[in-house]
Amino acid sequence: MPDTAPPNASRNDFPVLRWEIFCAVVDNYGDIGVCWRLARQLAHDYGQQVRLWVDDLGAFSRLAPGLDSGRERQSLNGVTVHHWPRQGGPFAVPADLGQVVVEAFACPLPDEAEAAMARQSPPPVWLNLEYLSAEAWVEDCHRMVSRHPRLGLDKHFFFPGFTPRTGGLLREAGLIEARCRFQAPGSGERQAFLAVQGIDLAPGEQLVNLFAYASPRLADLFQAMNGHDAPPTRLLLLDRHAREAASAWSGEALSEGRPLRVGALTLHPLPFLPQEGFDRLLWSADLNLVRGEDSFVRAQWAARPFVWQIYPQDEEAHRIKLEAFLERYRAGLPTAAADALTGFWRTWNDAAPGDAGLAGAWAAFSTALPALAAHAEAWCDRLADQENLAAALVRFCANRLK
Ligand code: TRH
Repeated sequence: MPDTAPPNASRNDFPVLRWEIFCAVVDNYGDIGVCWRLARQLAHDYGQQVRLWVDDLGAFSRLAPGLDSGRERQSLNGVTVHHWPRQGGPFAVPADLGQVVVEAFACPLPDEAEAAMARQSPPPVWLNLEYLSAEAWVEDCHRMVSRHPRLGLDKHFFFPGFTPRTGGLLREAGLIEARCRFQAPGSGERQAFLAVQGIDLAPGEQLVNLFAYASPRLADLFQAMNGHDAPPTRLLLLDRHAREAASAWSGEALSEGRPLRVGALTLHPLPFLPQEGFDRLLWSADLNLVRGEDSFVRAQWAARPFVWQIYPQDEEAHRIKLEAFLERYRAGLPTAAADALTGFWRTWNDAAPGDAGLAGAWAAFSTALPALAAHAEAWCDRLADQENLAAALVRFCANRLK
């Protein structure tokens, strides 16, 4: 089996392997959001046997309401989910430890699991699934090996990414087709979905999702969206930071399902949806403001204009990541739209309060939206030509275990 492959390999192309995926929820939802999508896709699309070990079932159950956060072990969507109490004494290694062990985002594995891996013959394929970055060095580090100094086990670094020389992005089978059907004018799917969420748009009202970290820029955005000549806009407030900022800005205590109209802007707080519903929200909108890693990827599969609020890192490392993505993403855009995109994304990620820059950047960005909409579709189509991350992982592991 070659190590690279056509984009749409199916489950029959791969052997069935047993997987252990370890996920530590650092903060927020991105770590478990990515791991849960990966685990489900491995099981569903490629028939893999997957055990997912998660330290915080509470965070997990928000994205997957079928999960019972009080149970130590359960089966959900073809995946066996285990609670992993990281501080709870020695880790009980299963006798049938998998052929593949994934540490998601470099979460340290239990010592007992590492020792069991060293005893197993042949040893499992050990992978560190890394965070997503558009930086050029990712291509060089993808699939690099590091040998454990004491146990002699090899650990492989697997990098998601935007080019064929990386591991690609998670994209489950049928995603693009389902999204196209949903967005097709006249399909009625979008309208029906929005009705179930209690979102009744007025004719001509544009729909915008806001999923963000706390930032003074949120208030600046509400102000800009409510400015002179602003088009009618329904702003869906997802999760607590957007809602809290909108409450502070409007002076009203906003609550879920109770929209508040302020001039041209309707502030509409929504409850946390399961991941499938979250995806449909992104598909429904004219513009998505997203954050972190998983919603950033899903906004790209939504093929609509989007704005990325990057997860802030020490020593401003996130700024390099932001610029690396912008450089790739803006290629092919007309100059004015590229500048408007860059200007707004930078301003959105710059938490300098009191700076009047956002209103101007927003105005230019709004003007560029038609060009950005066409670009978002072309970008999505190009990305969908690449092999997806789950397929790339199965192929890599199957080849190592031959
Ligand atoms: O929650 P995040 O900020 O996660 C971040 C990033 O992943 C970051 O890189 C990481 O270091 C940090 O966590 C620890 O944003 P992200 O990545 O978009 O994850 C949000 C998840 O929540 C995603 O899977 C979508 C999901 N979600 C829902 O399922 N329903 C909802 O209603 C909302 C708002 C989100």
